[in-house]
Amino acid sequence: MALNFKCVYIIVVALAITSAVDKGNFKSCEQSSFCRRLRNAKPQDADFVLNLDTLHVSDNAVEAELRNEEAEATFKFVLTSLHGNIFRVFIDEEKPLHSRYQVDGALNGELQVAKLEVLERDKEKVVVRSGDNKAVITAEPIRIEFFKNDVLVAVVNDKGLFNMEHLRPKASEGEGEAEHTKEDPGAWEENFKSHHDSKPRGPEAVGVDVTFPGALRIYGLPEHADKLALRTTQSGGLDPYRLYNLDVFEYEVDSTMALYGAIPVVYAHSDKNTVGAFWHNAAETWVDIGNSKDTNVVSSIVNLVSGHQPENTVDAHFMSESGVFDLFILMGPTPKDTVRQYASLTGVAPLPQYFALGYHQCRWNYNDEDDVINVVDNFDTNDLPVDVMWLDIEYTDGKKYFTWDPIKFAHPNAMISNLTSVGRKLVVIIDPHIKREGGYFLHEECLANDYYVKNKDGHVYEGWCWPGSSSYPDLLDPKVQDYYKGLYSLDKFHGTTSDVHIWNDMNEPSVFNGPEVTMPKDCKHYGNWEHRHIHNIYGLLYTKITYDGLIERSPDRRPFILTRSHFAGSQRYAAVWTGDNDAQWPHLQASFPMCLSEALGGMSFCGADVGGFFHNPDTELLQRWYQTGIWLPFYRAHAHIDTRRREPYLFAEDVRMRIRNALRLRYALLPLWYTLFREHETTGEPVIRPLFYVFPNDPNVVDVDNELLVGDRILARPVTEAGVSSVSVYLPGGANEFWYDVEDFKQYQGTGVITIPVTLDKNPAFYRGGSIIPRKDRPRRSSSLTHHDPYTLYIALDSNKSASGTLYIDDGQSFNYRNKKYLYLNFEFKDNTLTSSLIDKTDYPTDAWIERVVILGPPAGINKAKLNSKSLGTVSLETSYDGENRSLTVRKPGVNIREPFTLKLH
Ligand code: NBV
Repeated sequence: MALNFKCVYIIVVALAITSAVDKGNFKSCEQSSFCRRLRNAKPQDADFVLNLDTLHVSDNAVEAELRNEEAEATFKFVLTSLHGNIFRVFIDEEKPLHSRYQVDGALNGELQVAKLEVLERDKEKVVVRSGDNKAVITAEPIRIEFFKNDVLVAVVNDKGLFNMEHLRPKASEGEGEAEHTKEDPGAWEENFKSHHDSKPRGPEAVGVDVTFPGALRIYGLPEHADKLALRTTQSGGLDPYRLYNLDVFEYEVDSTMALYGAIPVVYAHSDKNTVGAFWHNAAETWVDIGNSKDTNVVSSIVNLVSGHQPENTVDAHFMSESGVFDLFILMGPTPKDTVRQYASLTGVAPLPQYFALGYHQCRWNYNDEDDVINVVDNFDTNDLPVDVMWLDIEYTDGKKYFTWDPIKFAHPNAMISNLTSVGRKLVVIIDPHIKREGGYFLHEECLANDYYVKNKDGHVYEGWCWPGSSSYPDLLDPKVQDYYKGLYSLDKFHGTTSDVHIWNDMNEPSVFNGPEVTMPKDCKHYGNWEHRHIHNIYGLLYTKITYDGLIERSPDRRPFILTRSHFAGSQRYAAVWTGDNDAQWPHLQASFPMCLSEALGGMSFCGADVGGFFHNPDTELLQRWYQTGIWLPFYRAHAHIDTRRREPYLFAEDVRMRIRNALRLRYALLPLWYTLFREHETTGEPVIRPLFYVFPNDPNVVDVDNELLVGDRILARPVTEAGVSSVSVYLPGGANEFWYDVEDFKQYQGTGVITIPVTLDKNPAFYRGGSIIPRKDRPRRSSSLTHHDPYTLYIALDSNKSASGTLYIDDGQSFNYRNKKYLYLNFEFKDNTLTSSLIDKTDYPTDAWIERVVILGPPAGINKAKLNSKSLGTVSLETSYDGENRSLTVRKPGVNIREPFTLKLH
């Protein structure tokens, strides 16, 4: 057994180091029988008809019977109007052979319904209205058109691909068949493995197409290492985008293959409106994408010649292996509205602790306690800030989670105190596979209490993972959830403190010897669900338990959790990273579209391993990665166990200096990042935004994904190409939109593509004219040490010489902000006067004051400034123009940040 494991380990590591993804390990749509069936179905192969004689209308919903005569199956169809311009279409079987799984855990509590009225009804159709949204439901075949302000924006089953399979196979067929990765079981039998009850499950796939008339692009469906704008799949010769949480070694970029996370939401966008669709299903899912710009190339040319411009259209065909039909249509009409509608369903990320936005230093592995302390000492002696040290799997006693290696990590408390003495934190990894070893308390308790997932025969499932033979907690079982939460308590997880936070890895779950490196679909969970029904929420459940456990452990601290596997709703518990990327330029480039897509899927707190996980980056790539990573919400360097050490202090001074500069810019901007996270929590708006989100009416930005906006105040276009001496940047907004280089304050107009010369020192980024950016410019060793440091306000003026911006401040760690212990400030600059006021009537005592105000694109002829506040009265201040009059600095306003004031320029 030990030998077997060693072999698996060696193969895994060798694969990881020497080769790219082995596609043969993972299914294509053709090899996935339900995907093949649904993808190749002809329109209306399955005929579903609504019986509108059975229509039942209530205040918020219409219901009717849906029939598939051929399969002799009856379904219940319900269309509900939800608060905030959302429709939900829910369909389930009336008398199923087995109940279909309905996802539990993605939605954020009870949904609020909205008023709906029937405008018209007869045997063929029913028309309902809710606010300025309208739905026209046609009976035969079932089809629903959605209108926003009388404009058709989405059509469900336009192509006639709606299907809910309901066959009754003979009990012998396919029974007991093992799952295959390379071979295909052949047909629908894949759904139809062994069972311990008498009734075998038949094929139960569910699918539908949604067309978005007028849309130019469609976005979403994280997690894929692909462009932000989804590509045409079927007619483009690509496999559909696959959503099936998998541990994919050395994943490739520009790929529709599945990865660790699955968020089944899409946003169809044009310069006129945006509309979304959320497919609420936890089973393996594939999504075909069509865009008429790719499919109608010939007719486009004809139309171009004839001058006739037909409307562009995009469509998405969702195909899931099982589950109820549960589709939300997010009616928009802007990207902001649509994303907020999605957030109203699945929730938002709670405000993280301040430290979590600082820099994280990780490696597989830091070898022992001395190593950890030595690393932070080196950061200190080299003036490099760092907030968090991370421990990968080797800190444990033989990969037994919730234990410490008795030799290398014998005094965790002393090591943790060393970190926390300057406000630093520790994150340790906790994976879901549990080592099957006698004497290991966790295994013994799980075994004794029947907490493990079972195999198809009802015995405890055993798979291979890092510890060797492993079993997996059945996270669907409430008893297991309760038990597992308790493992994080300080008396169970010895050596930890409230400053230890958690990294959940391998929670797809990853099983080295399982089909497609995961758990077999016929494994059994609590409630008699097969793994196939719930696969995509295993990671979500795991992080929810961790979150609840940390809250129980340290009720006054906001938990920080990093997860690899995720689903819709995971944002309520954890940050995410893009997994095992590679130290290659295309992976650096992929980090922006991947995290932007996650942000649209609710997971704003996203980052990619800085430096690349596999292999050794050269110093140019490493520097560029540090410069790029500062623009993603989660900023962590990480590296594979077989790579060379690459902590930034190990490099020559010029490299160290560039990395230091990148880190310092990140730290200077932490007040802005923190404010944006708070605003995300209150509004659902993403922290990082693609250009189309902030400039929805500009059709030129629909494909831009090498740039992003931090909130709507900074546009970043880092250098992600090797050896270049210039980069092109698209500056949106038109001639009246001003952008200021964050380093030299040079002013640009938003009139499209510009070329910026770059050296290795240059990391192009621009403040948006019209915004006020709060910064803390004093370098420190960790973010907590900046807590009472003074602020500098950067005021980037727009074409009207005005600007505004917010700043959020609290204690950075506790939940006291939920009891009004915070400051939320608004700064307004107009008519040469800056005014600061409180947005909410709250308070938070702080020593932080304003040390400088820097005005970009300043008015001419200013000699001095006058500050007026209650405690300071009227104070006269010095001003000076800098850098060819590109900026005006007002020195030492000196007012405490919590005090309202005015500052007038003369
Ligand atoms: O725990 C080891 C690694 C970890 O460093 C990495 O970040 C995870 O994505 N883990 C995967 C397991 C195996 C990687 C080859």
